[in-house]
Amino acid sequence: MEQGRIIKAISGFYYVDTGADVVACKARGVFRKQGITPLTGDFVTIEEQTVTEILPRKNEFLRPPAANLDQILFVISSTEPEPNFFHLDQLIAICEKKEIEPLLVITKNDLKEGKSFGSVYENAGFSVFYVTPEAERDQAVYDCLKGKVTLLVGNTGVGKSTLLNRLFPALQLKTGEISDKLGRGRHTTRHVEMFSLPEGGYVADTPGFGTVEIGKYEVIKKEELAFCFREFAPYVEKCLFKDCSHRTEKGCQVVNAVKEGKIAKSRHSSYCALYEEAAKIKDWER
Ligand SMILES: Nc1nc2c(ncn2[C@@H]2O[C@H](COP(=O)(O)OP(=O)(O)O)[C@@H](O)[C@H]2O)c(=O)[nH]1
Ligand SMILES: [Mg+2]
Ligand SMILES: [Zn+2]
Repeated sequence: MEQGRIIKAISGFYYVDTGADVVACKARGVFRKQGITPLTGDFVTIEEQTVTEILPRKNEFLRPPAANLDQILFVISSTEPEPNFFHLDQLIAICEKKEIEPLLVITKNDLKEGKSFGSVYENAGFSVFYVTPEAERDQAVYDCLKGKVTLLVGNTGVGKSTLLNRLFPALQLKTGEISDKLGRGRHTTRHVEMFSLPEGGYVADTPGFGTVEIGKYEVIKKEELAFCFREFAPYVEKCLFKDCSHRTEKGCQVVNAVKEGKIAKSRHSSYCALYEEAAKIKDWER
């Protein structure tokens, strides 16, 4: 009997890093009957090349399938493709709910400066890194990955693999893959693989998992939502209205903070849109 961590799951095989070795395992038959799927990132017990036990998870994602994350590095290109702030804010909120630290890397600053929207996130209290094809700005990103388990999330073409290759040249990931529509299945393997880092920790790429798809599988209740926007916290606390939705109520402290420019309009719009979506789901369930 040994313990280890699943670093790759593909075609019914789980690759378990035991520290000494990486062992290809099957899962116990009973997991399937119980509806349990081992995930990349899981701490497991293995016996004779079989995963026999999954240790409790601190958090999990079913799409992309990954568990026990410390942080998600959102990779956003300043252009080509254009950023979508609604989807980004939705995924950041999901991270906050799961207690996973969101970090932002903005790529393609050589084509278009990403500082104007990056500063919205800096002001909200997130770490934001700005990179170009030259490696000179990469050290700060490298440092924040050390010793942590980090999942990279971002749409096809934003530069996830390019960034990982610059940081860890040994990986030699393929870049410039054809977009989903043309290439899915044939050119893109949709799986999550964790790479162990030279100074401890793991980093995982998520090829083929777009931000829209990830958002679809996670629901935040409307009552929880304001707590998933970290820069709202001081104003939510001060808001005196019971059951305030913090959207348009006159005298709401959050609404006032938006008016005074202390909370970015774009962040608040994302909040309102998510709130309305969440409210709909509840009606439908009733
Ligand atoms: N100009 C510029 N191009 C970049 C940058 N980062 C990535 N690219 C290009 O964008 C394309 C997609 O990159 P890739 O790493 O495959 O994106 P992924 O789908 O997120 O893994 C490739 O042609 C890269 O060379 C950047 O910072 N600046
Ligand atoms: Mg890639
Ligand atoms: Zn309010």
